[in-house]
Amino acid sequence: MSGKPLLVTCGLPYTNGPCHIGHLRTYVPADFYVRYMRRSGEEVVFVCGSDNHGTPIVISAEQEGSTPRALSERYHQHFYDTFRRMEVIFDRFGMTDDPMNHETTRSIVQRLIENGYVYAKTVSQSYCPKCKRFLPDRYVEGTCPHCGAVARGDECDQGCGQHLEPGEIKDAVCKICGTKAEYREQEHYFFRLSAFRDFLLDYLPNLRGTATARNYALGWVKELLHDWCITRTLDWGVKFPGRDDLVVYVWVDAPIGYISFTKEWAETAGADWKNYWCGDDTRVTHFIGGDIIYHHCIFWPALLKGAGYGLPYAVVASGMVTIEGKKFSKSRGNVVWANDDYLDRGLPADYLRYYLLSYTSHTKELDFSWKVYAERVNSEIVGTLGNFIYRTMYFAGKEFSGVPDLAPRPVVIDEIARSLSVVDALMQDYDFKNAVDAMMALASFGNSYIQSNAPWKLIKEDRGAAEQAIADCLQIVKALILIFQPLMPDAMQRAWTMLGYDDDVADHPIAEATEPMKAHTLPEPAPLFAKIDEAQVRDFETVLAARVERAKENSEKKSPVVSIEEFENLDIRVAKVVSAEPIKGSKKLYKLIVDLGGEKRQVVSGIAGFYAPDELVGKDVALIANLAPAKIFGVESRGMILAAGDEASLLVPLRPVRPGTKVR
Ligand code: B3M
Ligand code: ZN
Repeated sequence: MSGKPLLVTCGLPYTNGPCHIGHLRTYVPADFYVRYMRRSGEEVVFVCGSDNHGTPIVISAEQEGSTPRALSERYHQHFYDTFRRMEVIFDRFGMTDDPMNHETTRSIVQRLIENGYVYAKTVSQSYCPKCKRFLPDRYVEGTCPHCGAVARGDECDQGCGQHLEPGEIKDAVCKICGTKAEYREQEHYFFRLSAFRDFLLDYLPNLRGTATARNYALGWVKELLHDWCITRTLDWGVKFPGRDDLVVYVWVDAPIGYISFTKEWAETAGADWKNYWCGDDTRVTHFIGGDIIYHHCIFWPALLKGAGYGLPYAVVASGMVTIEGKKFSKSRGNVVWANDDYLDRGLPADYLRYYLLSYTSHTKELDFSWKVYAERVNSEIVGTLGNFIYRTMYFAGKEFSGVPDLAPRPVVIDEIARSLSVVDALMQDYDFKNAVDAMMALASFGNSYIQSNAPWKLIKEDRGAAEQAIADCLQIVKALILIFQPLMPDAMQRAWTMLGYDDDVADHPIAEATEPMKAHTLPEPAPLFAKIDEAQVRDFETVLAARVERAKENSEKKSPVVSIEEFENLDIRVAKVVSAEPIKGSKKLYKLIVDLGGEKRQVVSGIAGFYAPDELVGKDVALIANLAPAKIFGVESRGMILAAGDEASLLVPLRPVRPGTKVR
């Protein structure tokens, strides 16, 4: 433990979409870490906020006919509420568009200018002649100059993942109107990132946090660092000092938000923000998603260094999330929304916190599966942890009316102390998964202990020995509550109350786990956790699968709008099937003769896989009668039978109508 207090931050969510499990994979471990460190005696400040600037938010606001500020305020509140429901509690959750951040950003940029790290340069920029505006970042789409994939203006998001500088993208098209972009000269400002190469080569090897962050960043720095254009032609954002027509790039004012939010917190807490951000021994720890390592380990330290601030102490980068084994995708519907899919179903935040932290190591890919979720909740949280706590308390209350006046055996105290130190070493190392496993191992130890001592049997022969065994188990219960509290704050507070205490468990250091309890009575225990049943799992899986299916259908046909006149061009009529026979060489096709009321027609229809011929004969179906004739498998077809869905459900009239009746 060093002198300066810890400042922990989380990557800032953009205010143009709701909270999902991908966000939570970063925020929940950060909250767990903060709570754990506090309960181990560290002074910690935990800040975050919403990221309000950048083109995606401007575009979203335009699309919904609102303003970027109004949109941001709405999603800001949404994130604030959702984090609280997930028991992720920040000391300050600010907004990058608030005055404090405008002020701090401008002063830092001013400092960079004074220190010679910013220069002006004329560059050619994509410009839409129709919208009459420059097209920064996501206003433009085109081809990645490095790998040829479809890319957006500032990032090759579907291909090589590289950051793109303004003007670099090829075949640029305006995202708003689809017009081919032109290139126009414009003066912009650049941050001299290349000047920080030696500094970064020296700084990065000692950066704490996950090895992934450190190693990726070092790899990039060893290759090539190019200067970053830090201005954009946009109204929305922080004005570049001295230029009313330019704002700073969102990746400048977003991380500076970390400083602004610390200032906002310090103002109300009566603390000095400089303690956290200035000097050589600051302890700023950033929790981020693995996709923004470049920004936090290269750009950001260089910016801080250039402006004379302290440097990040640790960067903890989380791995990606997949859903049911498939790529996480909001547009494809393969997503778990924090509210709609989880909290609003009444599922406990504690369970998801446990899943996110125990599924795999922090830097690896985490798959979320409802089946696995239920299995882990049922066997580990309910079966191991909950079961041990409940049976111990139940037996203690029933036979000894509470905590006995007996010191726990040294073997038990030793085992608790050993667990505590294992967990602590892992937590100091940002190895959350193994820390949680070690916590759960103490619960398993408790279960084996109570099982092998079998106090319910022992009590018949030796009441004193049974009482000792229960005193030992109660000590393990106390230790479990204290050590699991940072992970499952809600359940552990309830358990603490059941252990006969009326105060806040969060006010007790974890180290108290080895302190014996004074004798006291216990209230009636209640189970802490409930199982997730199979029917629930099936429901959740069905909702997810249906959403993915719907998204697929929507993306397959982006239907153009048609006018009434265009619709009336279609001659749809009710037709009675007269005969149906297979077509040689095809499993799918039937040759049908249909009656259109006075006219017989031959049509070929791909419904052979779904109906036998005699199921069709006599049925009234809908037919597009004026479709251009075609030859299918050598058979003439004059019209098309209408059917819905993958099983080719035929459209039949609800009430009898004459063959040939027009469908309108
Ligand atoms: N708003 C979100 C992201 O790229 C972005 C983070 C900013 S952190 C300073 O994950
Ligand atoms: Zn345009």
